[in-house]
Amino acid sequence: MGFLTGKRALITGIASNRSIAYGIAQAMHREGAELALTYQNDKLKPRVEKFAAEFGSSIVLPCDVGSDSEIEATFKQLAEHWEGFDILVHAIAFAPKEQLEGSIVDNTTREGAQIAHDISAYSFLAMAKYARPMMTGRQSAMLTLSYLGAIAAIPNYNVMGMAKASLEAGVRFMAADLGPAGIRVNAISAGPIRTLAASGITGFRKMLDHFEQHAPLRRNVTIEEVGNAAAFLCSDLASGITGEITYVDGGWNILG
Ligand code: 0WD
Repeated sequence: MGFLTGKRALITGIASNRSIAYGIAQAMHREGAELALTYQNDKLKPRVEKFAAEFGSSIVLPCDVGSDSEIEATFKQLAEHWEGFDILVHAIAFAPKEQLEGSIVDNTTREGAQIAHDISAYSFLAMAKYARPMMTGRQSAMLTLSYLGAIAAIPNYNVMGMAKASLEAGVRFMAADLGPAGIRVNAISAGPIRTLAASGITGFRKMLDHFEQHAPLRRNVTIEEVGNAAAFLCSDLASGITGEITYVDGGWNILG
């Protein structure tokens, strides 16, 4: 019996089978959780439906987190399938590509910064607002994905680093707010992984090579490794952990 048996998890952010959210869905399914998946737009719908079938799930719902009414509609539809659920996974980030290169001072625009913060940070809180009334079991968990750029000036990550810093602060405030209701809120700060979102970051390939040469484990991490950590953090095995940023990065962040 898996350690997530009896849990219901809503997972966002699957865009391909390389997505971190795909690794998380795989691990949670393996550990016995029942899954519901969301997709951003109609183009992604058939792909996400196929992934859902792989995980024995028929709950596939649209959710563009840039719109409150769409988020509200997603949870309304979810309530038709599930009276309540236990796990929310937020694996979503976006900034216009031209914001993710060169000089942060020269290249960042007000609009670019607003989009990055809205989609990559605020949307976790926006989803939590609608998820909370459905997370009434005493042991629920929310999880988001961050990156080291939240606390260090990584080349080209620029305004996305600011958005991740906001996201990580949100994790702490949300954990303090929702803890009394039995809802834990955590983040995983993952090492670089080649996904669709990552390919938008200038110099990403070079970064992967650099990690492989210097990270304590001398390799890059996989979506399976992030998935396993996510499954643990959202399970009752992690019942004492909330408000934390857990690094799954082969130890890179400890280097001076
Ligand atoms: O190296 C990496 N890949 C790392 C990623 C290292 C550390 C953290 N992360 C984070 C990302 O910042 C993100 O928060 O992990 C999360 C998942 O990212 P991913 O798995 O790397 O990327 P991807 O497979 O592209 O999935 C992210 C998806 C989008 O994919 P595309 O490529 O189409 O932008 O987020 C979704 C979308 O499906 N997304 C949205 N979903 C709903 N509403 C929206 C939106 N407005 N915008 C993007």
